Amino acid sequence: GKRKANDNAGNPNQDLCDFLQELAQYERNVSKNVFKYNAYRKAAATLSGLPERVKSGEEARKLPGIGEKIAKKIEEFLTTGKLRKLEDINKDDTNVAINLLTRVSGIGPAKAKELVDAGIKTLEQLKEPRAKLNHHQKIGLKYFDDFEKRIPRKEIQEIERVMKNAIQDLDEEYIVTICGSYRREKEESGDIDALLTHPMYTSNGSKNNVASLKNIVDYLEKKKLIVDTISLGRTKFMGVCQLPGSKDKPFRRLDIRLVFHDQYYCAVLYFTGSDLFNKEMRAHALAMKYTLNEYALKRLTPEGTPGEAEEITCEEDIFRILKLPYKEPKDRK
Ligand code: DCP
Ligand code: MG
Ligand code: MN
Repeated sequence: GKRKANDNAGNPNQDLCDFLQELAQYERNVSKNVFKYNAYRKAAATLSGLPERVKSGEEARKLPGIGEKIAKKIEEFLTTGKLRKLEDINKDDTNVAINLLTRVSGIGPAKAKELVDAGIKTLEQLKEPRAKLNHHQKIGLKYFDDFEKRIPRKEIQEIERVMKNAIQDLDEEYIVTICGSYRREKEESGDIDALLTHPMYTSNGSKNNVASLKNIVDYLEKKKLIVDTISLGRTKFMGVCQLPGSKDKPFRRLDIRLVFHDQYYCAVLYFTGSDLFNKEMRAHALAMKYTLNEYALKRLTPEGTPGEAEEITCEEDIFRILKLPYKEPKDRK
């Protein structure tokens, strides 16, 4: 898995966000405490949205998602310029190694721990056969440096144009949306998350062969956009791309998901994120007696079982049914 960078230019609390993200990585990769992982990320998200610098732990304590313990850490960082907890974490070379290895795409906390326990602590040692990497992890290692580089918005716009032109060569009716941080209008992204559908490709349709992800991936390879495959299933491609004709540009992680047309806007909402925003949206849905996921929005019966899927033809439908004011992607933090 990759690291999340807080790329909010001119953020007056950048250093605080950075140490909170580092604590979050530690909780995810080493402690495996998802609760703390999310708590640190929520606090960092709050701080990264502030227009001014936080002056004290006490002031931070009043902000959403910042409780007593995180406020104390902010206070310590503001007064001493560092954090004892992080210094101690980084004194332990097992922690440092686990954190490094989880930066390889395809290596999660469990595999990283297994590797470090076997004495494999460097990228050089990962190349040894005894590391027993799977195909995804080998690709992650091969492109380690490139996959760590953030992707400028401009470059994704060009990749989007190449991808849409090529896919619509095959059938003009295909609909392609690049979601993720790009759709939230971030200046840089960690990867490219593309969704694909076709009006004839529906969950109750008989003509579901109108769309084949394999055909599309083959054609994007022919067009020199896709350069490597991590995995290719009926509905999900994970792989590597490079802007055609730009050999100097880094290789980029690209995911393409083929989604039923009637489930497309639930998928667009989900894959636009952010993941913290999705969590809040799902919690709100539950409070409204609905269940929301990447496929559908369903009313819950009094017994608490999901009913029929609501008809959703745009993202606005989802907000409207849940009685929420519409939020533009850029505001979904
Ligand atoms: N997503 C989610 N929960 C997860 C993982 C993903 O809700 N555990 C959704 C929200 C994300 C989207 O999928 O925005 C894409 O996932 P990414 O990991 O690619 O995240 P982003 O595109 O938001 O950020 P980055 O720029 O790092 O790729
Ligand atoms: Mg992404
Ligand atoms: Mn992604």
